[in-house]
Amino acid sequence: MRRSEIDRKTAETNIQLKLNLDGTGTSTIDTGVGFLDHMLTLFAKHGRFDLDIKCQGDTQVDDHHSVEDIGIALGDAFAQALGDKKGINRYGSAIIPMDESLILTAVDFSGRCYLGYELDIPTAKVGTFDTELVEEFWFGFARSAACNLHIRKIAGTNSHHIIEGAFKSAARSIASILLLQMKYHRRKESSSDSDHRLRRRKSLLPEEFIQIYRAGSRSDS
Ligand SMILES: [Mn+2]
Repeated sequence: MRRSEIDRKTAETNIQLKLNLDGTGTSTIDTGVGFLDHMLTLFAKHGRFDLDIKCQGDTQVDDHHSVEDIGIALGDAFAQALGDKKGINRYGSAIIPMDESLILTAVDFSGRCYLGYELDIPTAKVGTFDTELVEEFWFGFARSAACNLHIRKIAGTNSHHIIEGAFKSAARSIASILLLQMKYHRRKESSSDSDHRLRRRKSLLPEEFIQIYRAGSRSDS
């Protein structure tokens, strides 16, 4: 099953996280950092991942440890849920507009870590949130997920929009790996394969992708 559970405890944070890659986008996020709750709720929704996160962190210091450690835990969760990564497309990308902002994310689940981060957020704060922590979050994620992750601002002047565009485009780029994976399997499967065979062989595929497969098979024939 493409699910994982992370229980991560350090001197600074105590995190419980559940991830289902083949979810519907529902989430329960309680990180102790309001702006991060907002971002991760959108991340789950736009990636159609089911995601539950509970974090008790030392936010009396600042949000740094909580944000960084949740990034690490989320990356761990993706690495575990993807398992041996057999059949995945590896590459995904998405360019997401949000009003004046336009954000590009490209990802390669390569087994190596790299973060190319060029967001250029104009303000140091969004509400009480330190915007420099966005980089910490994604660096923690890239390191523990063992992926190459590039996040770039193409346009944007509003810090909230820029960061939100980054989380949405990261979600969509990761989710697009799953969609491309479906096309990969379509090429490998003959059109005479029954849904049953497809479901049995690729039992981890969500129902909606099987629907896409069915629709694609009909139009191809
Ligand atoms: Mn918002």
